[in-house]
Amino acid sequence: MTRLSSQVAIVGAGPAGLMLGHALVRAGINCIVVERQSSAHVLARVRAGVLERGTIQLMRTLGLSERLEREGMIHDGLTIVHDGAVTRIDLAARTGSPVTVYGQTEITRDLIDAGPARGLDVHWGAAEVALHDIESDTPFVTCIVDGAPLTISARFVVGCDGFHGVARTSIPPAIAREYERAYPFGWLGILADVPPCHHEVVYASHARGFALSSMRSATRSRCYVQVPMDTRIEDWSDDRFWDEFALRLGPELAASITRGPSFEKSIAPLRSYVFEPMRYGSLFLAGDAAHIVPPTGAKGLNLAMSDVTYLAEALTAYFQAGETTGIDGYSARALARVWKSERFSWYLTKLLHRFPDDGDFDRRMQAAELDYIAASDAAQTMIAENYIGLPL
Ligand code: FAS
Ligand code: PHB
Repeated sequence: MTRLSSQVAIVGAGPAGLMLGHALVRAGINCIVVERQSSAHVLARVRAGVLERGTIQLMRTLGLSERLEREGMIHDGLTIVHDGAVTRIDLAARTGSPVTVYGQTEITRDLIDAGPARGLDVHWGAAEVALHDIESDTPFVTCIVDGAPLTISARFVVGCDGFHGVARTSIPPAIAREYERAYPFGWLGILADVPPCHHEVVYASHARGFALSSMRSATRSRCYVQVPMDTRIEDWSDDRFWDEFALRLGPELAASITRGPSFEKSIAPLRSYVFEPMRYGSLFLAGDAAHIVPPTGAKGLNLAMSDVTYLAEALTAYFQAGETTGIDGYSARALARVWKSERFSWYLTKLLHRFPDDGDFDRRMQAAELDYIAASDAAQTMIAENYIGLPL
């Protein structure tokens, strides 16, 4: 049995766990991260791609933004297509701020690569992770690494272990409050080394369902179509995907689609989920461990980063000045922003997707809302200020 001790033990080395680790190490707080998978497995995940200004600022503050600043794509706007009608929302003109397109995979790579030189201690391939005594001031984490038992004692434990992790389930049900909305469809997404059909992100609402045109670079496209939950990947050839994508984007944008073979194809379910509280005794939750948003608002990764910003600030004040206001207020502060992002993500999902149980009246409501947005400064500004990221 190896016994280690640190001020903070972090479960999960996804973007939330790694970013929190970097923020704490930077503040002189020692922490140990345990991750169930290998770094190669974590890096192979294809997830988010749009970064809010707050996420960019966090990377800059931690001195981790060099490649992001060099390779990230600045988007001053986004486009909504509704049955062929095209509306561009000028984010920069309406808020003074763009968003940045830079893949979650690249963020995770930058965080992993910078770890060793900065003394961020990550234990990959940690099996049977379990949390103990989280009600006490002396919690500890146990796991098996390379076949050997490991115990990490710490003052605090942070669950950054995603939706399917162990941290959230360690909080007694009597304490927990859960809020959930599961959507009756998913997103079939592909990655293909072809130039995107448009230089900015395009959200399409069509009678056949939603579609999204995004990218990872000027030569790599990330595209999605809404599909029923019982969809089988093998039923979707690349040709079928591009045909459907072109139909939903409408003739104007379809004319500039470059088709090509996909090298990644996956289906992601859509869910809105919030777990309260985000602190229980000496355990904190951050990121997908506490909340899930449908990706329509591009908020998932960015919400994890705002949790990390709040928690790093609170833990630094605690360890450097014995200040408890931050850690005591963390759950309420993080949840206040979480619920606003949940609302925006739910709002865009309701607006842009085809709901199987929707009748003609519901469809007309969507169409009227989209027509209103196309003509309303106020509506476009509301979308813009939420999309770039609400103030922290
Ligand atoms: P993660 O899930 O990223 O990381 C949690 C880590 O904990 C993982 O590495 C996991 O292996 C580890 N872990 C789990 N259980 C453990 C245990 N018991 N012990 C140790 N480690 C454990 N957001 C967007 O904005 N746009 C998108 O297009 C988009 N697409 C998505 C597609 C999918 C399939 C998913 C699941 C999410 C998507 N998201 C998207 C949201 C995504 O970006 C998340 O918000 C983001 O990954 C959250 O980061 P973390 O909280 O670090 O959780
Ligand atoms: C992506 O680039 O993967 C992406 C962009 C915008 C979204 C969701 C995903 O809303």
